[in-house]
Amino acid sequence: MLTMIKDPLKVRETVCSQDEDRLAHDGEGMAVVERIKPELQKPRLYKVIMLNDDYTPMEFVVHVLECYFHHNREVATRVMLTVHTEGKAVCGIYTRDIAETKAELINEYARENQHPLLCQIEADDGSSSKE
Ligand code: TYC
Repeated sequence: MLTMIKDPLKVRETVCSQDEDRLAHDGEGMAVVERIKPELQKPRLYKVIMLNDDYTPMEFVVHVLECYFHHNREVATRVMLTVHTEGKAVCGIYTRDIAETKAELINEYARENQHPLLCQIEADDGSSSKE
């Protein structure tokens, strides 16, 4: 967007305090302000998906969901039962580093406790809030 400016000196002060505006000239002696699109884009998001197995105790899964995703007991129990009946469920959606770290920590914690519980991550295309 271009805005015609009557007093370029006054505008220069204003423009300097706003990252998305830039002072320019229209070629005919008038100062103009160019509004520039921000270059930063939102990061991609990743779903942490928990997989079902036949051996991990339900209570252990609920405990993991409470500890690593901060779900309360009611939500954690619902997510655990979704995994149990549907085969998998989304536990949370995060930026890539956080999703990877959560999945790794959970898989390691389950292994340390001799349970086969597994989480994996998947890029979120934004098409569903649950899975
Ligand atoms: N299916 C397991 C059982 O019957 C419970 C379970 C739920 C395991 C969720 C893993 O991600 C899981 N004990």
